[in-house]
Amino acid sequence: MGRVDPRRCMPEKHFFRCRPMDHGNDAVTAYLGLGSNLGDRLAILQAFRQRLANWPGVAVVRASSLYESEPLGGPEGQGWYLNAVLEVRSSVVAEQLLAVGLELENQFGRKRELHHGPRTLDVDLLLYADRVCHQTDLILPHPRLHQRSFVLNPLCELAPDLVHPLLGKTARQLRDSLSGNQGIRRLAISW
Ligand code: PH2
Ligand code: MG
Ligand code: MG
Repeated sequence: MGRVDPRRCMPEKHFFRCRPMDHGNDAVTAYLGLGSNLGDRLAILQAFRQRLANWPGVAVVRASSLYESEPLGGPEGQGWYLNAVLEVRSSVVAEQLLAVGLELENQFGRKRELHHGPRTLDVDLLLYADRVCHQTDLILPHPRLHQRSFVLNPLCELAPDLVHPLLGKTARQLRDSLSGNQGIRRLAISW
């Protein structure tokens, strides 16, 4: 049996303390969720992947398939999303990795006008090793990852046995406990 983390038993609002980095200068595995429903979605995701791969301190290890998905939330009538998940090795800390994602969102013309409104590129830091953190600007694991078919299906392609560090369930278990597939389909196109 592994050590029991008492924070697992605490309600989410009590997660104020962040775990210090415990990996020295070594790289860690992290997962990024990507979404685009505005503009040339495929070209944007491909170009993002390339730019991220060239970013110092970040190596793109693997990519899931692309999924097309019905928009969850947000205004009526917006386009369907392309979603995917990337596995990366990061030698930058989670805060920096998130900042890289936000910087690239801006480079791809992201405008923040409506909550859950259409976007050229959304980059979410889903998991960063097994770090648990609840700050205003960084929540790990991503607070909605376990509810979203368009995240769990691509994540399961890459890491079905990865254990959610708060919920103690694997990505596959979380995916299988969703009701329905929320209107997503895997695309047979390589990217
Ligand atoms: N992202 C959202 C809100 N709704 N729906 C789908 N299908 N895919 C997304 O990536 C997505 C969403 C907020 O980031
Ligand atoms: Mg998002
Ligand atoms: Mg986001």
